Amino acid sequence: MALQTRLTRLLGIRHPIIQGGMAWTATWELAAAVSNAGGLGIIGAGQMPTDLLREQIRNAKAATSEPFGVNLMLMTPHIDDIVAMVLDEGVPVVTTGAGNPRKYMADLHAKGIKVLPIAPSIALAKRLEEAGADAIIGEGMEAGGHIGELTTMVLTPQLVDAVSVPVIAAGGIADGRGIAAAFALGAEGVQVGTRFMCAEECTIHPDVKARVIKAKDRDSVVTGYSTGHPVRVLKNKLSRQLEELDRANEPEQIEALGAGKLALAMRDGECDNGSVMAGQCAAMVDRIQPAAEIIREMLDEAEAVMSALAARVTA
Ligand code: TUI
Repeated sequence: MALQTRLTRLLGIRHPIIQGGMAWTATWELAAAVSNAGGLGIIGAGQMPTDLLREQIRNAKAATSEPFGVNLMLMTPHIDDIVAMVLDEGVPVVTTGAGNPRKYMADLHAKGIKVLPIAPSIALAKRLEEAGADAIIGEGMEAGGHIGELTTMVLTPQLVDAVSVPVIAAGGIADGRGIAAAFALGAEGVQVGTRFMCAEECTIHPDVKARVIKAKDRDSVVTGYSTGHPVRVLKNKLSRQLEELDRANEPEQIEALGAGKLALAMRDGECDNGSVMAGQCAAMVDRIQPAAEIIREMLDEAEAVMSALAARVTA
């Protein structure tokens, strides 16, 4: 069984697995490994300086001849510069988070770039489809980092009903059961972030990978509700301080305390005072593996689950 969908055809990829474009985490090494394994690797632009991102794109181009993408974090102050560079450089796919990419859509499409925005709600997804999105990534609040309010289980089928472009399910998917479940809900692809944090090719600090592997079911928490930009992280000293500030309704102090803390974790390995953004499914990640092995395992399991499910309901 090969899992081919409108999404795999749209993007020209072999498998319907997109790697999350995690800021400070998803560098060209990981993106190229995922793309070479038949998924869609994504470079996470985050707040990266434009020149550094250009270098990342060039490195990815040299390391893979397969399609790959760049995730644009739309809250980034220099996002206009980044988009201008991406247009100049040319990449096959752009995913976007934390906003609506409407004003860039025509320029991106004119360069033949496929645009896959992330939507945490139905109303936004409809607006994104109207704006020309080629597919919609529906991200549930199980995901790590900046999240919406709905779970993947509830968001995905509603998205499938609300838009006619392909829907990619994200948030809480770390194994083949998750892929099978997402497909059952009508998704035509999945986006996987947290499990790829523990890919061998992911360049984050090894102590962060160890934290993800150690995480149990209730080890993540959502902080920053009072800022309007809630963020899921693994619990640590910083998350407890942020929760305290949330209770005191001090959004400015939360922004100030949170600044620079993602890099402190991912680059420097500071797992107590840094922001260890990861999804609930960190609890389901138990080892470091090559990206290609992660993809193979997830696909094999998805196919086995789908067959077993069919047998179970017809028995
Ligand atoms: O963007 C993400 N996840 C992220 S971005 C990020 S970087 C960061 N660094 C420091 C502090 C905070 C963030 C870490 N994780 N996921 C995609 C996503 N997009 N989740 C939610 C949204 C979203 C929210 C509102 C998308 C669109 C949106 O639109 C508002 C509007 O109506 O324009």
